[in-house]
Amino acid sequence: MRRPLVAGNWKMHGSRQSVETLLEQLASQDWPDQVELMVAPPALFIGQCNERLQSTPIRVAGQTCATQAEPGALTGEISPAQLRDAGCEFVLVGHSERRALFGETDEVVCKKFAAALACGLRPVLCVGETQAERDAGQTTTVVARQLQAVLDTFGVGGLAMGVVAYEPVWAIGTGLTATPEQAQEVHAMIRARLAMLDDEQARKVQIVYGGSVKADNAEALFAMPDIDGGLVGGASLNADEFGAIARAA
Ligand code: G2H
Repeated sequence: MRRPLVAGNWKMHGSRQSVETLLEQLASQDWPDQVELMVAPPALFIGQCNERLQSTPIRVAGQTCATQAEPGALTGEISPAQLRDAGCEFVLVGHSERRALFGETDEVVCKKFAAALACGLRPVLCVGETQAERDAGQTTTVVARQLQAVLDTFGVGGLAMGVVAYEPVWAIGTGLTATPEQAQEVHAMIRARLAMLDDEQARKVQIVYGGSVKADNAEALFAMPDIDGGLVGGASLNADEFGAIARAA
């Protein structure tokens, strides 16, 4: 009943030329019908991506957004309304790099989620524990806390209007991937917590896995019952590999 989503997070990679080449290669891939597809380029390339990907099923996302939809004196920020106006359908919020390097708290992430929803974007709420937190047995506590602010405000129905991305920090860009069983354990825990609040809506929430997803591990991850696709970083910069990951979903 849940459609899988395979999303590419290009992070701070690319130039006009390299993005042009990647877009040409993406446009010539064979995309599966049953999978939702999205890429999140650096903001400068959103227009270029939307133009080039129009003829494909791939939608475009922002990698982050401001905490407010209204225009304002916020030098350097991009509002979710501007992302929507530029043709985006999704926006990532609370990616671990934003939390760790740019000081985004759960409260800030919740505001971004709210602003994105208000603009008609689907926010992809990223959650996940660090290695130290996992070693201390705090995975459930950390992930539950990261979800809570959004649940307090919007409930499970609001969360279901977006997407949850479970991205264990220790698996991001490290080449270390959670095993399908490790990832499924956390995805199932998330869904069980949501189900305690609203069983019907909990079944609808797309929960994707992120952290060193590649063509050779995607199929096993996506075969897990509560893993509804992936948020792919490094491997999404290669069109053939991203295509293979999408076809594994
Ligand atoms: C996690 C992921 C994409 P990577 O950050 O969001 O990146 O696949 O390179 O680990």
